[in-house]
Amino acid sequence: MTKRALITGITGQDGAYLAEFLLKRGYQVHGMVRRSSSENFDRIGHLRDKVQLHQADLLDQLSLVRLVDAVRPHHLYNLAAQSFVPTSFEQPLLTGEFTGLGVTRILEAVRTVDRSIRVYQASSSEMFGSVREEPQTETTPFWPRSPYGVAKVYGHWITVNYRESYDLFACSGILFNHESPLRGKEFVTRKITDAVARIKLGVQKKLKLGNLDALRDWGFAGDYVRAMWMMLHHDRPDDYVIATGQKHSVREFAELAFAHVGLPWEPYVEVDPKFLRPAEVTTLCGDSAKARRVLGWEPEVSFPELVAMMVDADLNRVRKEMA
Ligand code: NAP
Ligand code: G4F
Repeated sequence: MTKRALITGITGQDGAYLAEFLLKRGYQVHGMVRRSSSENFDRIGHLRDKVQLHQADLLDQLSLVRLVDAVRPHHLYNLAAQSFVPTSFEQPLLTGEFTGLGVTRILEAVRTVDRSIRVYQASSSEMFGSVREEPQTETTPFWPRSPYGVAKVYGHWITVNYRESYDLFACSGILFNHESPLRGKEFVTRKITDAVARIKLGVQKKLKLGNLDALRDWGFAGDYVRAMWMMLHHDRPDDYVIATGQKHSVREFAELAFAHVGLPWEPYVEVDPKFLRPAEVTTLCGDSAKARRVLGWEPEVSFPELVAMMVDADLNRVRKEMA
């Protein structure tokens, strides 16, 4: 029997990688997209004839119930969210609606339509915020430092609560930062690799950044969507930290990205206070021992390989744009 998967947030970075991953394994892939006056399918353009797209919105409960009822997925991956931390300080209520309450709406749709649907919730290392211990594990207390982080803590606990209250097969993946050539250009890694490509090719002069000392545990998105799938294939629903266990600073990322095209970083990078946050998460580093032991998950792409992959992809894209 062909397995059906439903992905909310299929137009995002992870949605695109996950759709491709599931198609390769023979799944019938359905994606939820929200209505927009102009289509925003750049990341899944190459998959358009292979995935079935449906309109619904995290803010509209009935649209979610109808969608789940129409698709009747075996697996539902809830990736949709307002995912950019600075925007959550500007739009805290909308972030709470999408990123927090949206999770309850998804779980309610599943509870209403068919409790046997397995659910993956995209939780985040941003929940650890002002970290209580290092490295962070599934039992590290949360101390979120942004409205986004607060909303994700709500999404995490409501997922756990529906698992415990209604016996849903609901997993919360606590994923640390994961990047790729499909990462949005507002996130720091892609902002750097896009600028490096443009500076190398002579169409940009400077790169303005915020906190260069921030430390993150950066992995490759392709490795992380595999972990999502593994969680839903285990015989028991549970929560897992997914991380590489290595942290690097924004400065190191920039240094490596510029070095990849043979340039020094210092002459090109300027600090602009505009990119500092009201409250910062200064360091994150995850311990994914549980996922490695129970699921057999391992990251395959190293930090230098990730930086090189992203710079090369941006060089190719900018070259094409220039031509
Ligand atoms: P992303 O690129 O920002 O994609 C977010 C997706 O959510 C987009 O498809 C977006 O649709 C959709 N969306 C937003 N609001 C919606 C609404 N009201 N109704 C329907 N769809 C809506 O994010 P990502 O990097 O792929 O991350 C996927 C998930 O993992 C997110 O929940 C994120 O918070 C979480 N996460 C990400 C990371 C990471 O490092 N990437 C780490 C931990 C957790 P549009 O295209 O229409 O905007
Ligand atoms: O790339 P970022 O914007 O990612 P952030 O805030 O860590 O959030 C990402 O990872 C979370 C997982 O922990 C996800 F849940 C979330 O959805 C998102 O995908 O910023 C990373 C660090 C921050 O400390 C930030 O202050 O880089 C620092 N930074 C320094 N200069 C900058 C900049 N961030 C951005 N976006 N832009 C800058 O110019």
